[in-house]
Amino acid sequence: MPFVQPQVPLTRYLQADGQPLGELPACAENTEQLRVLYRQMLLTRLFDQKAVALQRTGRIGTYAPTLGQEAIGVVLGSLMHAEDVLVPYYRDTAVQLLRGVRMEEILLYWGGDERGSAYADPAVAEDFPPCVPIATQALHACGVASAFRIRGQARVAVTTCGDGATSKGDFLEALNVAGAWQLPVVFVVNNNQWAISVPRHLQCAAATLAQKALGAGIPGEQVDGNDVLALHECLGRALQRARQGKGPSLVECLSYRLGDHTTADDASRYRDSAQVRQAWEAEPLRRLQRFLAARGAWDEAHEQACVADCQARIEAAVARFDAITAPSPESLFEHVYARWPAALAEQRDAWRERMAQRPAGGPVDE
Ligand SMILES: Cc1ncc(C[n+]2csc(CCOP(=O)(O)OP(=O)(O)O)c2C)c(N)n1
Ligand SMILES: [Mg+2]
Repeated sequence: MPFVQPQVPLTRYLQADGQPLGELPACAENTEQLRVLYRQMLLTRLFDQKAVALQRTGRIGTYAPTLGQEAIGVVLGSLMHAEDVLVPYYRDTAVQLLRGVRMEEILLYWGGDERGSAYADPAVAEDFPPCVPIATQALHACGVASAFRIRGQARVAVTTCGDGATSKGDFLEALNVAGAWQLPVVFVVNNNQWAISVPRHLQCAAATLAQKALGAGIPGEQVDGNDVLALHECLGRALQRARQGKGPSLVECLSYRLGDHTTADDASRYRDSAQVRQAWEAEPLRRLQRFLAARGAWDEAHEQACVADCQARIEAAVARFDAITAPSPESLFEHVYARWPAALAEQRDAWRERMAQRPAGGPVDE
């Protein structure tokens, strides 16, 4: 018998030019909410540009741009409840900003300063820092979801990852335990078509990444990740299922990584510029902007005012970031062990002695 790939649904409501494909869902009527989402997407894009510029001038270490994927994080963040827990990966500026992580905290994190993960806003105090080891966060989210279940709380653990991450054992193990234990967890796969330089079709023979959920006995679906209305429907449904104790889901959001993988990458070395130009045609901001404009709910004046407001907020955050002084070198030893192993205590004491002997104002390591 020939092998037939399993079918999963794909949701899309808007064409690339913002025109409806057919009947629209109820969320399309809420123009004010859509304007709020658009403003947040614009804020994310402008912050992203600033973060890249700060890396280029040596003020942060590296950065993974969200460019082209703003809709996924913004819609996800708008649908999550404050008490839910986000277990993100490193390309989640959009959702982090919407959850309440401060811009200066995001910059601290990417500058290698751990204080960037100690979120000041109590609403996000339990959210995890972005995970860099690929896919390991999917299992952490299952642990969080399991705690919610044991405590009898109607909270949801939401974890995000890229297309490449779905090839990892950790991801598949997480799907398995989520299904076996019917955990209140939502897996949001940000399929941006690339895992650094490896294109989607070389990563996996499955026709969709969403169908990986089926083997774990949980629902999986695809959604156009550049279509705010479709994301609102699919992610809203998955969150509600989990919150109502109906179990986990996987939503594969189809997008395109318009930028480099990180500031340490040069994507022009391995991908075709014609493909990138085509992807720009489908990008999420312009799609929603055109949809709103066709309803008389957005125009050039709105755009200009919104850009000015976002830039002012970003500049203020960068000024706060610049004003933060470097942590004491000794903080390197903090927060690692509750009870200190002797070897580490020795190293700390040796460090203190060296610091004490150093001439005032002299170099840390001469
Ligand atoms: C365990 C592990 N292996 C390898 C890497 C190196 N690495 C960093 S990003 C990346 C590609 C991930 O691609 P994808 O999951 O599609 O996410 P994207 O960056 O495209 O958003 C790899 C292999 C890593 N960070 N962790
Ligand atoms: Mg990817």
